[in-house]
Amino acid sequence: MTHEITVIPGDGIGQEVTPAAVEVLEALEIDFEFHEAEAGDHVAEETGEALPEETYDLAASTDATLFGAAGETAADVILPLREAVDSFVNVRPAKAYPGVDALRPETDLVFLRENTEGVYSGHEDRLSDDLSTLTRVVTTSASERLAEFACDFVEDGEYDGFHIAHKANVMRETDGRFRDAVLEVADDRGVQTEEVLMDAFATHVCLDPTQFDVVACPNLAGDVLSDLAAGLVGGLGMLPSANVGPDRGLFEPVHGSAPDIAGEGVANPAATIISAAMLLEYLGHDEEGQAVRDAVEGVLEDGPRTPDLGGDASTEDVTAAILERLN
Ligand code: GGG
Repeated sequence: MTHEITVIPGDGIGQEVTPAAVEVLEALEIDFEFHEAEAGDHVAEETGEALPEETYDLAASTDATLFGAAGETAADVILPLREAVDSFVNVRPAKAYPGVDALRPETDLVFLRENTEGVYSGHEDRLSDDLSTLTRVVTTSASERLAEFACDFVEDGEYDGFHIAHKANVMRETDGRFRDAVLEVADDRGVQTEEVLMDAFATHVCLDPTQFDVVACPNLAGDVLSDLAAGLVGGLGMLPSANVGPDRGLFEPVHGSAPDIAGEGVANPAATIISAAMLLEYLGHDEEGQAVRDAVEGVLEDGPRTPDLGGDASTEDVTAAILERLN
């Protein structure tokens, strides 16, 4: 069986780390057909449109998409792409790997970020020269969908339960709805939950990340708190993610386009290659996914490192070392 994969490098270092992950997938004995597609700032500059229809259609019809990074046009690229694969949750593991100089080496947690609504629903208005507004959308149905996924995730991974990070003491209606819906599903499913206010979570996770395993969050909170956790495990180059939908998925590093280093060939490919491992697992190739994870972990432990991890290796050096361990 051939897996059809859309590959969208996007902007900045996405152009460097995405080919690295494709090289790793190509090294496996799995039948892939890759469809390279364009999106991002550079496409908007040329055509006036950051996400061409054919790119959207490919993501919406292939088995999985590997995405690199979004820049200034993130709202026009990554949000519709997540919609194209009907992904209602963004799974963002934050794990400190042996050998990586992490602020909190004991960190090992997973964010389950609601992926369709909240303040990322796109309802922003400029009402006057002085006033702009944003409508925050929270539905019971999307919150329940996330909660069902969280319960399955906890049961499959044999976790004790999950935390719900929210700010329902202030956003009583929207985060209140999110919290109540998630609590009700977890209660019905007999899955333990613990609530934590998202601002307090930010402090607690820095002080002692071992308090947390699985954290379900509204959209913006999941985006921000997972970036914060990246700071605990060696930086944004370390966090992969899976945007999971019922029939297809979109896999991307958590980091953006990193314009400060784009074009230098020194971006850390680890997050994108681990995202490719998540893609493999999503498609049912658990063994190959684990082999890719083992190869990345081996290189992180005692192989060449990119400058973000204190080394002077290039993206290509690190990718070559990962491929060598894989073969
Ligand atoms: N590869 C992820 C990426 O491009 N991140 C940049 C960004 O702005 N992301 C917003 C989001 O993840 O919702």
